[in-house]
Amino acid sequence: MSYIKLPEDKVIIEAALSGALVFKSMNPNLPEQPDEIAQAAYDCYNEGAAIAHIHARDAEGQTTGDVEVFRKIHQGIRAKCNLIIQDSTGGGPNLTMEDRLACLDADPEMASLNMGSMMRTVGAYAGTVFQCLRSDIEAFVTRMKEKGVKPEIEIYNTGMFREMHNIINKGLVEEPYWVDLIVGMAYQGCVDATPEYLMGYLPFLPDGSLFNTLAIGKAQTPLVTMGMILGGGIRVGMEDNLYYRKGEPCTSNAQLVARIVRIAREIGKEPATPDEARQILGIKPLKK
Ligand code: KMH
Ligand code: ZN
Repeated sequence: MSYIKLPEDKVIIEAALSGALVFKSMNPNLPEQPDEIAQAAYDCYNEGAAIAHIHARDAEGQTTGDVEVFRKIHQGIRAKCNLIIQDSTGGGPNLTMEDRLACLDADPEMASLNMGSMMRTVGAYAGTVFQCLRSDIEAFVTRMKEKGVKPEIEIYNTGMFREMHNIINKGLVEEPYWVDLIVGMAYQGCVDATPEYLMGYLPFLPDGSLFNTLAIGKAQTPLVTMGMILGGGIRVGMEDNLYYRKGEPCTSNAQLVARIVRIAREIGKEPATPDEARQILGIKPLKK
């Protein structure tokens, strides 16, 4: 099996803006409310991001599946720029399966699709299950297919490629597959954030896959740099990393995007624009 490399002089950058397991109490610069998320997305766009990965929060800052909150975030981003809008169906630990699916009714261009169940190991929800049964995955991807939403396939260990083959074999997902290779997430069942684990995923990527590197915490910058050298995209942002460097909280998502763009340019790669990324990912152009 061999994956598709991004054009040598391009890299697709995704900004994961706020997540579900981090809070302003951990870093006050975390965007939580719709206007903050839209502004953070725009700031990342200005630094070179092509995709915004979105989780929604209620007025108290708790994760929500409320479609109206997702719509508000989408409208806020669209009023400012043409970023690819990707909603999370991982949602948050307080959400039901229905809550997690609800964001698809806000018509994102992409949505995350988590490829297996794991146990949470940190925070207030440690010891609870992040549920993604085969039946859930099939239900989520079927709804995405019906709505023309491109899945971002979230892989946390090589065993999850079996689930990817299942949805490919059932014709539920189309090439090119956009696969997040995740290292270091605080779930029982995810591999560690090391170069060896990242490399270890590559031989198992199904034909027709593009990949994106997602590394948690201090591994973010070195391992996404490695991923882009290997021909993959990059995910950075405060969902995965709240620090600029050891002991120094980041000031914004855009600060993390700006750093990785500097590194990309030093090795001859220009960030793909949202429209270039749509073309590479097989997402239809935005209506004018
Ligand atoms: N939290 C990340 C490791 C989702 O939102 O559905 C993966 C993620 C998945 O962002
Ligand atoms: Zn997420």
